[in-house]
Amino acid sequence: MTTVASPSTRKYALERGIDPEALARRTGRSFLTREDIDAALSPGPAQTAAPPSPWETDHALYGPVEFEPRSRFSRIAAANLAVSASTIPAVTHHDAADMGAIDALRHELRPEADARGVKLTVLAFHILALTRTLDAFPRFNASLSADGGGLWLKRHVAIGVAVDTPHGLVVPVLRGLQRRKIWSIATGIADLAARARARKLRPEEMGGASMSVSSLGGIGGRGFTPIINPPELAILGLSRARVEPVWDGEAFQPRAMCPLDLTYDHRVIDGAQAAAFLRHYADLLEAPARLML
Ligand code: CAO
Repeated sequence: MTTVASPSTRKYALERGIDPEALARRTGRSFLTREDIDAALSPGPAQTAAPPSPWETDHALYGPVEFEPRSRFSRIAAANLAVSASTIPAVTHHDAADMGAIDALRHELRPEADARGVKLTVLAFHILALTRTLDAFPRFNASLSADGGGLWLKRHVAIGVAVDTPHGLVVPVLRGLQRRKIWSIATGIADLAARARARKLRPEEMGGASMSVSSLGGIGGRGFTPIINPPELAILGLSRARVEPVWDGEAFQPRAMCPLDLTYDHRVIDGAQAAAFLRHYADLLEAPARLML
């Protein structure tokens, strides 16, 4: 195809880095004007228009649908999660703890638990181990200042416990943990969970935690990547312990292994610190005599 363009149009095109022959081939036009050159230079409407938001999809086009409004509470929680996921460079470290010794201890303590009227779930031991681990690794018990220029180191241990309720996820906080024994922790978890489900929590029972725990151990799963509850620096995810063959150097032994997933803020915590933190935590669960001191 011979391209026809006036000498001035050709010059106009070449000065703007456009090859008239190539443009003619691309557009299928044999006669080019200045307008064709300008059109090639200006981004077309398809390039400039913002792509349609996937949230604006007309779902009714594809089949019957029904709209369910979300509560103010779940919309606020969703916004916090989105801020956490989009602003924190988070990494999740995985480990597992052998729960055999804790299971034996729970069994041994059952008569006392019954006498006290306390349901001694495994989560109480996890909270105790996390308290001791936070004492040993104070950098995890901190929050970044608003401008990122410093760390607020917390001289107390408080742990948020994610509770699944009919009105959404709630994270009330167990406080004063350095002074609390296993019985007080167990009753504290049960009390917070019951009141969270009955919408009876007081505002001061939320916020200000050292870090949070999300336990899906009562339900199942092999692991997950929990999202940090800002301004905390880390969150521990617990999944259901299950018996697995573990090599002891001579033979495989059946061990109840609990998956541990620690998500941490990489701006403050290094991978090596996270690995050491979680191993210390698992070691405490595996040798609970030290835990109960
Ligand atoms: N491995 C094996 N069994 C476990 C376990 C684990 N890691 N964790 C709990 N269990 C057992 C408990 O011991 C209990 O068994 P028994 O009745 O035989 O003693 C049973 O599972 C039920 O546990 P539970 O979950 O009801 O109670 P809990 O104290 O462990 O946890 C609470 C309380 C409030 C954390 C929990 O009920 C809950 O709401 N979990 C959901 C948290 C959540 O949604 N996280 C996701 C956040 S991100 O969306």
